[in-house]
Amino acid sequence: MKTSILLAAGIIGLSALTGSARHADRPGRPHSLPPQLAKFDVDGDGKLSADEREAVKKAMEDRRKAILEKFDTNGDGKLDEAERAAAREARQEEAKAARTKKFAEADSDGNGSLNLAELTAALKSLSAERVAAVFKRLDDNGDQAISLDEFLGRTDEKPERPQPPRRPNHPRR
Ligand SMILES: [Ca+2]
Ligand SMILES: [Ca+2]
Ligand SMILES: [Ca+2]
Repeated sequence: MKTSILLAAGIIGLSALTGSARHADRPGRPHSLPPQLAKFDVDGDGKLSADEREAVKKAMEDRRKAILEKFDTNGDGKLDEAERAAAREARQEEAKAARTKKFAEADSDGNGSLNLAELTAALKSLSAERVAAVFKRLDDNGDQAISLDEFLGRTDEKPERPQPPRRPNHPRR
């Protein structure tokens, strides 16, 4: 009872109290903010106050500036097509590196491919059916193992280099 009154008072007085209004330490209501925004919800009320929104704006601005600083190679203060392409490529490389790391973490027996058990362990939050569906989607060649290429989605995206058909020609026990 007390908490809800406090909470209401907190919300009403939020604009005045922002920063000091750390009353609701208990997760009182489900947070509806996406994770990348939730970290800006300093007082934890599940939404963004004007101050918090300001912080989001500033973070985005900083990020934009950082990207500009890094990729504006001719220093004209904006990104032309080539610079944008370089930025995009760097982003893709980053994503690929992160995914490759994930793959290595998931590959617990270290044989360079993921079997269903490894994928299941890596996707703990998903139901068995969902994992099976993901597995099937990733396993392009249907050999019941997910290679790094399959994991990175290289096999169906740009087949610039025709892959030799890899047939598992050793008999399965
Ligand atoms: Ca530029
Ligand atoms: Ca494995
Ligand atoms: Ca496969």
